Amino acid sequence: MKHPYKFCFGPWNISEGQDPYGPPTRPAQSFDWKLGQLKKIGYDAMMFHDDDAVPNIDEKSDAQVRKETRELKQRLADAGIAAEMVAPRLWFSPMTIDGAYTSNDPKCRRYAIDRSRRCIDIARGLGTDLIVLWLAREGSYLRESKNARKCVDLLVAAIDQMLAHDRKVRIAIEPKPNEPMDVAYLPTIGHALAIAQLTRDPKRVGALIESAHAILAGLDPADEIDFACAFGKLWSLHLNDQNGLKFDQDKPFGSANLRTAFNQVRALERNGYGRKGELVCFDVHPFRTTKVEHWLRHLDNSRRTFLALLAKARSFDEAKAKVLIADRNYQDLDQMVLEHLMGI
Ligand code: XUL
Ligand code: MN
Repeated sequence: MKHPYKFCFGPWNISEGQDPYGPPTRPAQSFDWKLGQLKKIGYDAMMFHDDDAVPNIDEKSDAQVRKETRELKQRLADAGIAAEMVAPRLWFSPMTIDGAYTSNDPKCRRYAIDRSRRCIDIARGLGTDLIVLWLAREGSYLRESKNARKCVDLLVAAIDQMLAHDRKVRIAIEPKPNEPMDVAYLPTIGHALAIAQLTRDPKRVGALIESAHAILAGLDPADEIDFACAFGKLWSLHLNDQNGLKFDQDKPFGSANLRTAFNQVRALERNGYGRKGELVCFDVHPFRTTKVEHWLRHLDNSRRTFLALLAKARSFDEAKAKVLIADRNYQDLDQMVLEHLMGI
């Protein structure tokens, strides 16, 4: 089947199985091994956190960061793999305990911005203009501890400094409503696109939708896709799945709700996603129970499910659906979708 889609994952998607209640269940794999697997299972690009690209980044000089970025760029070129985006990991350091761009401590806010500038330099060095901001610690555990109005200004100021640092960089905000925060400041695509308008160059601030994050916000990821695309602002995508309102599960695409996954693929198709080079990334994790020898199955399976649902989206009888819609016979439209997905 001919299609425009290119696929991507990050090194963190080959994770070791630790959770808040228990240690890893698989030994850590090297970055080179992960890179080597990528092409073998039909993927085209890798996404990075800044410290996936340059480990222990905070301990390194600018010259060392530049050197390691150049070396990584060469390894990617040798493997025929593109870097899709780089995201500053602003949730690990002691400097981001109380937030990064919205910390109450100006020294910590300065750290977050300096680190984001370095992240942009790495992205440039790896040949991508896309920075992803998952604003992990920008929100509140205790509402009275922060001034949410001031935090909007701080977020805009931080994004403005990133835009000023590199005239070509594009910033895609990845909203998530909670976890680790109780309540995040930018929980939905609407919030991401609204804050883009307050920045110095709204055209360079867009969004990344993650299926699980939209579900955690009580929204339908397909509608979030259509909304972002209506603004021409869907610049990346983290497909995965989520079984209801609980911790972020990062399940294989389609594994909790095949119909929701089908509707995401339909939304991508009708918006021509991928035709300007946007990638389909799977932000999925192996189950904790996964054995070492099955370590890549969640990535392979997510891509297989995507392609199977693409075939389903393309073979959906649109003419028949139109007749049912015109007759307001949503009852049979519902059954038609189910039977199409069941293959009967
Ligand atoms: C967190 C999440 C991150 C971002 C990248 O829920 O999805 O992995 O995608 O920082
Ligand atoms: Mn994600």
